[in-house]
Amino acid sequence: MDIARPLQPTADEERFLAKLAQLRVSHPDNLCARYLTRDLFTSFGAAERERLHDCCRSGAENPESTVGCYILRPEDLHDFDAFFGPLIRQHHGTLAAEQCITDQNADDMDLAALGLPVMSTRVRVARNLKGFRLPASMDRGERIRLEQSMVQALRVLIDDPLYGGRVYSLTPEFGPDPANPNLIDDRQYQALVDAHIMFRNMDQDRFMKSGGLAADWPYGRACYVSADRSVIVWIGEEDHLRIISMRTGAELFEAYDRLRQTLTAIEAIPGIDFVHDGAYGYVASCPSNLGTGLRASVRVTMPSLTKPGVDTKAICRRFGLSARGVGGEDAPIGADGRMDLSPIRRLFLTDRDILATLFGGLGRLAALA
Ligand code: ADP
Ligand code: DAR
Repeated sequence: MDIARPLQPTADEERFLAKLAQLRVSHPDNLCARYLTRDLFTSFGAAERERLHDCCRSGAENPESTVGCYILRPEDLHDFDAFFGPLIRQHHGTLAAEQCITDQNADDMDLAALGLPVMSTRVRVARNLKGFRLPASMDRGERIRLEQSMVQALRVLIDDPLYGGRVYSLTPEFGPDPANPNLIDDRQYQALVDAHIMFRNMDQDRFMKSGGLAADWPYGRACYVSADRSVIVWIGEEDHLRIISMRTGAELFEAYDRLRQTLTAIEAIPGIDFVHDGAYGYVASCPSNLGTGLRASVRVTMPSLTKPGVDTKAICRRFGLSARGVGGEDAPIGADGRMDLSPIRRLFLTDRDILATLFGGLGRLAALA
């Protein structure tokens, strides 16, 4: 940490600070603007300011951001604790026991008994691998090496009769290496996106583009899908890996149990070692995904909650749930009542806490339906 007297901000830093000050008034939910004050920013030396500016560029360029910042290096969490600490605790709400335990079960949470029209269940974790820089700091060559390394590692699943399946890749070519055997064309890619299997075009996501996460698109981006399409591994999206278990219907326990089996299989692969922080659990690009990195979501149809004049998101928030459309994180909630519901808080909670929040919140919503 630079102990010299605070340097006068550069012209570019002054513009950045002025933008954040304006957002604190116009967009109070933008946590990056709320917590990165001028005094805090100028308390750092030139090198730290450059790093912190890179972490917060997305929040300054996208006023409607809710988090507004990304973690570019694992050490950012503690080098900028005065910024990330309060922001993380605000986003995840009051602290429960500061534990991040993944080995829980949920066999006593029968969503079907709630009588809600649950169409599908998806549970996923975010993971980043040691030996690679975090996604927003990678270059094209590193992104390609990550994909090639994971394609090799995931042969363990492909060769396992319980999984099978294949990798679908968007990387046009691997440079001097032989052609990409998993490359798919635009039609195949769009079909996988429409099936809610593959991630959307990151270059069209303004938050990820500002934050550096979409750089080199589509190089180093791929997706493993099991033969029965119940297990999916995104490679090179917002985190190095998103390990996903998805099923039709309300089988939350089965989906979670399959995820845990898959996580255990991947963690046993030689060379796989996830970035983990003693205070914040598994390190993710976004502070919203720290901890166990588990997002458990159900897709329901509740027209009574989405009709005009009903503040769907506020009602769901009251029960600890965030509501989003069925087309992904920023998709609007349709008037047809279809939406994706998942717990807001994921940090300092066990997986079981997260699953129980989903189960309890849905029970409260069922009473309103
Ligand atoms: P993440 O959970 O990694 O943040 P998104 O929320 O962007 O990912 O969702 C990624 C894709 O998964 C989207 O196409 C979304 O519609 C789909 N999805 C999310 N939850 C469910 C669910 N419960 N059932 C089916 N598809 C889902
Ligand atoms: N849209 C960004 C990120 C919010 C959390 N979702 C993630 N990480 N996909 C925002 O700050 O609103």
